[in-house]
Amino acid sequence: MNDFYFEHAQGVLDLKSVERLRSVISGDYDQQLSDAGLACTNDVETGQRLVANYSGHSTEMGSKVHDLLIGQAPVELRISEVMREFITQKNLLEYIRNFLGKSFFYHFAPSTRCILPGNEFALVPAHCDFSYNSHFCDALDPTVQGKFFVAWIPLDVINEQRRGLEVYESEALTYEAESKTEDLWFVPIQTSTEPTSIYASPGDFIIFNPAAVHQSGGNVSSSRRVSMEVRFFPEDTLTSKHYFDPTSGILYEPDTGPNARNSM
Ligand SMILES: O=C(O)CCC(=O)C(=O)O
Repeated sequence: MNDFYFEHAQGVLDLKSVERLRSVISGDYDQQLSDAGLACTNDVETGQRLVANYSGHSTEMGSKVHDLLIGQAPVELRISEVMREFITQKNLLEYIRNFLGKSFFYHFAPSTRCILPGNEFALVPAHCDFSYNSHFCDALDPTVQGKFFVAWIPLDVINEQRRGLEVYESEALTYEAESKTEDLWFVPIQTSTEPTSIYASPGDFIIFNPAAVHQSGGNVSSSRRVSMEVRFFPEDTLTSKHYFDPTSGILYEPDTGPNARNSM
């Protein structure tokens, strides 16, 4: 689990579902911008664009503005029926079950990113997902970090201009080393190699493990970049946070249900 693992599957997701989720995320983002009194245009050449070099250190702005600047949709959208339908599509469930060889749950809520055109600063620095997921543990031994995977899903074409996920293929961190890192979203992990940019298309499904060092790139294209990320874990991992059973459609509150950490 501490070795780098990465898989890029093409054409797994239904394109109509991708389009629908993208349109809901992007439409909601327009609403959030408008509610905040901000406007943006998709025309990079006019220079009328919202560009934020946001370091995340201001606590005065409040979480709504923080989410707006990192392009994260409100939680209501991220747990909505549209999202649940998207992550329970038949092909995807089959794909993940085959990949794990067993039943699984999603950690909730998924994250979304709606990055405005020309926003070259819209990047998350190098990190690995161990850092903020110590709530998982092994079902047989609570002292062992529970197995889980990260899925990064492009809802737009990802290319040189509209950058998305970038991975450090030969760099992996151990849970013990990385879970001690603080300020992980804004201070990059020290890396010694160059990252590989993952070019991808709507319909693709990208999986990596929490030891994989990764980051995201800015968007210098003239249109938005919409993507999402969700973590999933096999039935023999427990969590103390919210999780969703894609088979029954039940969203479990922390410390409830069959895979609650306190059930041990
Ligand atoms: O989509 C992105 O910008 C990167 C998100 C990411 O790496 C994370 O949430 O762990």
